Amino acid sequence: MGNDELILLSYWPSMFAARVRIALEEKGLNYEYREEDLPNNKSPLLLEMNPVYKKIPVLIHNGKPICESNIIVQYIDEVWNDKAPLLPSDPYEKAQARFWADYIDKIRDIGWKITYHKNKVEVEESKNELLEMLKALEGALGDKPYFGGENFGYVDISLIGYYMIFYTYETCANFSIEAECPKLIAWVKRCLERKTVSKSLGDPKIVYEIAVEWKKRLGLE
Ligand code: GS8
Repeated sequence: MGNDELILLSYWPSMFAARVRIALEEKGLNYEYREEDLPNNKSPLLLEMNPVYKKIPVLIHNGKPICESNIIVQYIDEVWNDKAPLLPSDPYEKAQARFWADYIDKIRDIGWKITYHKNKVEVEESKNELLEMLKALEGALGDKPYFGGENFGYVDISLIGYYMIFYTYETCANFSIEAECPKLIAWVKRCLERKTVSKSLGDPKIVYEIAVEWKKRLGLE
Protein backbone atom coordinates (compact mmCIF):
# COMPACT_ATOMS: atom_id res chain seq x y z
CA MET A 1 0.00 0.00 0.00
CA GLY A 2 2.96 2.26 -0.73
CA ASN A 3 1.27 4.57 -3.25
CA ASP A 4 -1.82 5.35 -1.28
CA GLU A 5 -3.11 8.88 -1.24
CA LEU A 6 -4.33 9.89 2.21
CA ILE A 7 -5.92 13.24 2.98
CA LEU A 8 -7.20 14.11 6.44
CA LEU A 9 -9.83 16.79 6.83
CA SER A 10 -9.25 17.96 10.37
CA TYR A 11 -9.57 20.70 12.98
CA TRP A 12 -6.70 20.87 15.41
CA PRO A 13 -8.60 21.30 18.74
CA SER A 14 -10.79 18.27 17.97
CA MET A 15 -10.28 15.18 20.13
CA PHE A 16 -11.96 13.18 17.36
CA ALA A 17 -9.54 14.32 14.70
CA ALA A 18 -6.69 13.65 17.14
CA ARG A 19 -7.66 9.96 17.12
CA VAL A 20 -7.09 9.74 13.40
CA ARG A 21 -3.84 11.67 13.51
CA ILE A 22 -2.50 9.36 16.22
CA ALA A 23 -3.56 6.21 14.37
CA LEU A 24 -1.89 7.43 11.16
CA GLU A 25 1.27 8.26 13.11
CA GLU A 26 1.27 4.91 14.89
CA LYS A 27 1.15 3.19 11.51
CA GLY A 28 3.87 5.46 10.15
CA LEU A 29 1.70 6.63 7.26
CA ASN A 30 2.26 9.81 5.29
CA TYR A 31 -0.80 11.93 4.76
CA GLU A 32 -1.86 15.35 3.69
CA TYR A 33 -3.31 17.40 6.53
CA ARG A 34 -6.04 19.90 5.72
CA GLU A 35 -7.32 22.17 8.45
CA GLU A 36 -11.02 23.05 8.24
CA ASP A 37 -12.39 26.43 9.28
CA LEU A 38 -15.16 25.39 11.67
CA PRO A 39 -18.01 25.82 12.26
CA ASN A 40 -19.08 28.38 9.67
CA ASN A 41 -16.69 28.08 6.79
CA LYS A 42 -16.48 24.40 5.89
CA SER A 43 -14.72 23.51 2.67
CA PRO A 44 -16.75 22.25 -0.30
CA LEU A 45 -14.62 19.08 -0.06
CA LEU A 46 -15.80 18.41 3.51
CA LEU A 47 -19.44 18.88 2.48
CA GLU A 48 -18.92 16.55 -0.46
CA MET A 49 -17.02 13.89 1.50
CA ASN A 50 -19.24 13.84 4.59
CA PRO A 51 -22.66 14.90 3.27
CA VAL A 52 -24.48 13.13 6.12
CA TYR A 53 -22.86 14.75 9.18
CA LYS A 54 -20.73 17.48 7.52
CA LYS A 55 -18.19 16.98 10.31
CA ILE A 56 -14.49 16.38 10.60
CA PRO A 57 -12.57 14.14 10.79
CA VAL A 58 -12.80 12.63 7.34
CA LEU A 59 -10.04 10.45 5.94
CA ILE A 60 -9.95 10.35 2.16
CA HIS A 61 -8.17 7.22 0.99
CA ASN A 62 -7.44 7.18 -2.75
CA GLY A 63 -10.41 9.49 -3.29
CA LYS A 64 -12.85 7.58 -1.07
CA PRO A 65 -14.08 9.10 2.22
CA ILE A 66 -14.28 7.37 5.58
CA CYS A 67 -16.18 9.24 8.30
CA GLU A 68 -16.52 9.02 12.10
CA SER A 69 -13.30 8.91 14.07
CA ASN A 70 -13.58 5.47 15.69
CA ILE A 71 -14.64 3.94 12.38
CA ILE A 72 -11.67 5.61 10.68
CA VAL A 73 -9.25 4.26 13.29
CA GLN A 74 -10.66 0.75 12.82
CA TYR A 75 -10.34 1.14 9.05
CA ILE A 76 -6.71 2.24 9.33
CA ASP A 77 -6.00 -0.73 11.57
CA GLU A 78 -7.60 -3.18 9.12
CA VAL A 79 -5.98 -1.80 5.97
CA TRP A 80 -2.46 -1.39 7.42
CA ASN A 81 -2.57 -4.53 9.51
CA ASP A 82 1.07 -5.44 9.08
CA LYS A 83 2.36 -3.22 11.87
CA ALA A 84 1.40 -1.73 15.24
CA PRO A 85 -1.97 -3.49 15.71
CA LEU A 86 -4.41 -1.15 17.44
CA LEU A 87 -7.37 -3.45 18.11
CA PRO A 88 -6.96 -6.83 19.78
CA SER A 89 -7.47 -9.85 17.51
CA ASP A 90 -9.40 -11.86 20.10
CA PRO A 91 -13.15 -11.26 19.48
CA TYR A 92 -13.97 -10.85 23.17
CA GLU A 93 -11.11 -8.43 23.77
CA LYS A 94 -12.11 -6.56 20.64
CA ALA A 95 -15.71 -6.27 21.86
CA GLN A 96 -14.44 -4.91 25.18
CA ALA A 97 -12.27 -2.33 23.43
CA ARG A 98 -15.24 -1.21 21.34
CA PHE A 99 -17.42 -1.03 24.45
CA TRP A 100 -15.01 1.40 26.13
CA ALA A 101 -14.52 3.49 23.00
CA ASP A 102 -18.31 3.83 22.79
CA TYR A 103 -18.45 4.82 26.47
CA ILE A 104 -15.71 7.42 25.94
CA ASP A 105 -17.82 9.04 23.23
CA LYS A 106 -20.37 9.99 25.89
CA ILE A 107 -17.86 12.29 27.65
CA ARG A 108 -18.24 15.09 25.11
CA ASP A 109 -21.88 15.94 25.93
CA ILE A 110 -21.15 16.04 29.66
CA GLY A 111 -18.07 18.17 29.04
CA TRP A 112 -20.16 20.54 26.96
CA LYS A 113 -22.47 21.11 29.93
CA ILE A 114 -19.47 21.74 32.20
CA THR A 115 -18.08 24.27 29.76
CA TYR A 116 -21.18 26.08 28.60
CA HIS A 117 -23.86 25.79 31.28
CA LYS A 118 -24.57 28.98 33.18
CA ASN A 119 -26.35 27.31 36.06
CA LYS A 120 -23.79 26.45 38.76
CA VAL A 121 -25.80 23.49 40.10
CA GLU A 122 -25.93 21.94 36.63
CA VAL A 123 -22.19 22.50 36.17
CA GLU A 124 -21.55 20.78 39.51
CA GLU A 125 -23.82 17.87 38.56
CA SER A 126 -22.08 17.46 35.22
CA LYS A 127 -18.68 17.61 36.88
CA ASN A 128 -19.71 14.75 39.19
CA GLU A 129 -21.04 12.80 36.22
CA LEU A 130 -17.74 13.31 34.39
CA LEU A 131 -15.74 12.17 37.41
CA GLU A 132 -17.89 9.05 37.68
CA MET A 133 -17.08 8.24 34.07
CA LEU A 134 -13.37 8.95 34.48
CA LYS A 135 -13.29 6.73 37.56
CA ALA A 136 -14.99 3.92 35.63
CA LEU A 137 -12.31 4.33 32.97
CA GLU A 138 -9.61 4.34 35.61
CA GLY A 139 -11.08 1.05 36.87
CA ALA A 140 -10.96 -0.41 33.36
CA LEU A 141 -7.33 0.65 33.05
CA GLY A 142 -6.47 -0.98 36.38
CA ASP A 143 -2.74 -1.36 36.89
CA LYS A 144 -1.98 -1.89 33.22
CA PRO A 145 0.19 0.65 31.37
CA TYR A 146 -2.42 0.96 28.60
CA PHE A 147 -6.09 0.00 28.31
CA GLY A 148 -5.30 -3.03 26.17
CA GLY A 149 -2.40 -4.15 28.37
CA GLU A 150 1.25 -3.66 27.52
CA ASN A 151 0.66 -2.01 24.15
CA PHE A 152 -0.83 1.35 23.24
CA GLY A 153 -4.02 0.78 21.22
CA TYR A 154 -7.59 1.56 20.26
CA VAL A 155 -9.05 2.60 23.63
CA ASP A 156 -6.00 4.74 24.41
CA ILE A 157 -6.42 6.48 21.06
CA SER A 158 -10.09 6.96 21.69
CA LEU A 159 -9.55 8.70 25.05
CA ILE A 160 -6.25 10.55 24.92
CA GLY A 161 -7.50 13.40 22.71
CA TYR A 162 -9.67 14.52 25.64
CA TYR A 163 -6.48 15.56 27.36
CA MET A 164 -6.70 18.70 25.20
CA ILE A 165 -9.99 19.65 26.86
CA PHE A 166 -9.40 18.42 30.44
CA TYR A 167 -7.88 21.78 31.39
CA THR A 168 -11.04 23.53 30.12
CA TYR A 169 -13.29 21.23 32.18
CA GLU A 170 -11.11 21.73 35.27
CA THR A 171 -11.05 25.50 34.91
CA CYS A 172 -14.77 25.83 34.19
CA ALA A 173 -15.83 23.67 37.15
CA ASN A 174 -12.89 24.43 39.45
CA PHE A 175 -11.57 20.93 40.18
CA SER A 176 -8.55 18.78 39.54
CA ILE A 177 -8.83 15.54 37.58
CA GLU A 178 -5.42 14.49 38.85
CA ALA A 179 -6.56 14.80 42.48
CA GLU A 180 -9.58 12.57 41.76
CA CYS A 181 -8.12 10.17 39.21
CA PRO A 182 -4.33 10.02 39.71
CA LYS A 183 -3.88 6.74 37.83
CA LEU A 184 -5.70 8.09 34.83
CA ILE A 185 -3.48 11.17 34.74
CA ALA A 186 -0.40 8.93 35.09
CA TRP A 187 -1.72 7.12 32.00
CA VAL A 188 -2.15 10.50 30.20
CA LYS A 189 1.50 11.31 30.93
CA ARG A 190 2.59 7.86 29.72
CA CYS A 191 0.69 8.40 26.45
CA LEU A 192 2.17 11.89 26.00
CA GLU A 193 5.65 10.37 26.10
CA ARG A 194 4.85 8.81 22.75
CA LYS A 195 5.80 11.11 19.89
CA THR A 196 2.81 9.86 17.88
CA VAL A 197 0.55 11.27 20.60
CA SER A 198 2.37 14.47 21.63
CA LYS A 199 2.74 15.66 18.03
CA SER A 200 -0.96 15.01 17.37
CA LEU A 201 -2.41 17.01 20.26
CA GLY A 202 -2.87 20.76 20.53
CA ASP A 203 -2.16 22.98 23.53
CA PRO A 204 -4.90 22.60 26.23
CA LYS A 205 -4.52 26.26 27.25
CA ILE A 206 -5.31 27.45 23.73
CA VAL A 207 -8.28 25.07 23.60
CA TYR A 208 -9.47 26.79 26.79
CA GLU A 209 -9.03 30.23 25.20
CA ILE A 210 -11.19 29.07 22.29
CA ALA A 211 -13.86 27.88 24.75
CA VAL A 212 -13.78 31.26 26.52
CA GLU A 213 -14.18 32.98 23.16
CA TRP A 214 -17.20 30.75 22.44
CA LYS A 215 -18.71 31.50 25.83
CA LYS A 216 -18.44 35.22 25.09
CA ARG A 217 -20.09 34.74 21.71
CA LEU A 218 -22.89 32.74 23.33
CA GLY A 219 -23.31 35.46 25.96
CA LEU A 220 -22.28 33.19 28.85
CA GLU A 221 -19.31 35.21 30.16
C1 GS8 B 1 -17.84 13.55 16.01
C2 GS8 B 1 -17.10 14.53 15.11
C3 GS8 B 1 -17.35 15.98 15.51
O1 GS8 B 1 -18.13 16.28 16.44
C4 GS8 B 1 -16.60 11.48 15.28
O2 GS8 B 1 -15.90 11.68 14.28
O3 GS8 B 1 -16.26 10.68 16.17
N1 GS8 B 1 -18.83 11.35 16.20
C5 GS8 B 1 -17.95 12.17 15.38
N2 GS8 B 1 -16.69 16.90 14.79
C6 GS8 B 1 -16.86 18.30 15.06
C7 GS8 B 1 -15.55 18.94 15.46
S1 GS8 B 1 -14.99 18.34 17.01
O4 GS8 B 1 -16.04 18.96 18.04
C8 GS8 B 1 -17.34 19.00 13.78
O5 GS8 B 1 -16.88 18.72 12.71
N3 GS8 B 1 -18.26 19.96 13.94
C9 GS8 B 1 -18.76 20.74 12.88
C10 GS8 B 1 -20.23 20.95 13.00
O6 GS8 B 1 -20.86 20.42 13.93
O7 GS8 B 1 -20.78 21.64 12.16
